[in-house]
Amino acid sequence: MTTLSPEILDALEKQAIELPSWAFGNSGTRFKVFATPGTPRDPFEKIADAAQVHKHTGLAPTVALHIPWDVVDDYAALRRHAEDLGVALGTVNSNTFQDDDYKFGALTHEDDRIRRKAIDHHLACIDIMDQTGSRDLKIWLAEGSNYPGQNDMRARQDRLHDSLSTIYARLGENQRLVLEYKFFEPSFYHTDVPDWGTSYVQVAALGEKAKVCLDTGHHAPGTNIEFIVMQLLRLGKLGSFDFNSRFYADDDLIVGAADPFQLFRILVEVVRGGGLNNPDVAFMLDQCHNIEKKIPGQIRSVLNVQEMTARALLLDREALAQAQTANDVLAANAIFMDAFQVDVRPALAEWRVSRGLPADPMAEYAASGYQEQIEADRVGGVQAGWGA
Ligand code: LRH
Ligand code: MN
Ligand code: MN
Repeated sequence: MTTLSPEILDALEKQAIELPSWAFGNSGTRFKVFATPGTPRDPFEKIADAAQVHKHTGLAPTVALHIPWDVVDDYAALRRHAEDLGVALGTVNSNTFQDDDYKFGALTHEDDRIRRKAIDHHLACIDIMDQTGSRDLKIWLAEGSNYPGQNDMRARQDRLHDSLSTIYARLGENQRLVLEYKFFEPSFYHTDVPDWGTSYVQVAALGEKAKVCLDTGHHAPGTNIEFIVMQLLRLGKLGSFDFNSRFYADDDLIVGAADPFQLFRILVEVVRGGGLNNPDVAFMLDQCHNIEKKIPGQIRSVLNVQEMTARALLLDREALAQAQTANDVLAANAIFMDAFQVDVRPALAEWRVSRGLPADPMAEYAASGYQEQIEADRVGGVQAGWGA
């Protein structure tokens, strides 16, 4: 069995992965949203489910909210509820994609009234962050156009800068804005924030408290995502990850499921660039569980990130640097692959037990009775928001 050094275990001990509240709601594709028994009926129940993931893995101490999907009357009560269950509220995600007013844009809209409405939504999100104790406001924009000539792309960039500046000015001293990019969908011809370069340009113009969010599912097939990770870390502008995996589009599948090797390559660059256990770089999941059970889906996800982090930490960087310097192509590649091929699961299981956690969190959750309980107790769970 591979053993993990005290340094590696120390790095793993500090790892924290934020869960998205919407992973616990029902979601689907534009063809069908399948209802899953036991689905939470309100944000309080979503937090309770997220707390189960942390309880069994020790890996997921915070939960991200999405406004308006997680609107409640009393955010202080939601915060206390989370803390009572051993977790905290994390990133607040804004939403300017489910209102008819935003058909042709929100923060980029030509009409000042609509643009102001979208800005005000973000200011309201920051008000919520003040109550929940959240640090990050995450902005993903569903804005762009479908046909060449439909819009003045440059004017939209200018309006985006103006809108983001107003939002940025409202941030508290310890709050941040992270701007997420996505190369397509729901707009298909042009997207206002399609790539890391555009996100970088926009956040760089705002200031230190604005960073880029990299969603691993938001790139064209074949994109070298680890190169982007390297570059953003080098520039000090990688604010957060939305982890998930994709085969074809924005699939939001379990991280590390579609392409474990890609996850390894990304985490190698995270470690190389000082992004691991760095408070400036938030690890989050952005996933939806359409056909599988949601809590074990999230448990599987955080374990996948942990396992791949352990493998990235096992990379013999000294030997790799020597091989690279000597231009020994095959040796360098072999050293890299050696780390990827290690099965760290038995060592992690043993280590979990030493920390009072279950050796097998998936099995322990299945045996806990929680799933049966929520399936019996909850009737009429809500959708994650997509079909709402
Ligand atoms: C849309 C999206 C995006 C956001 C999430 C809330 O693509 O998946 O990644 O982070 O919705
Ligand atoms: Mn995302
Ligand atoms: Mn997405």
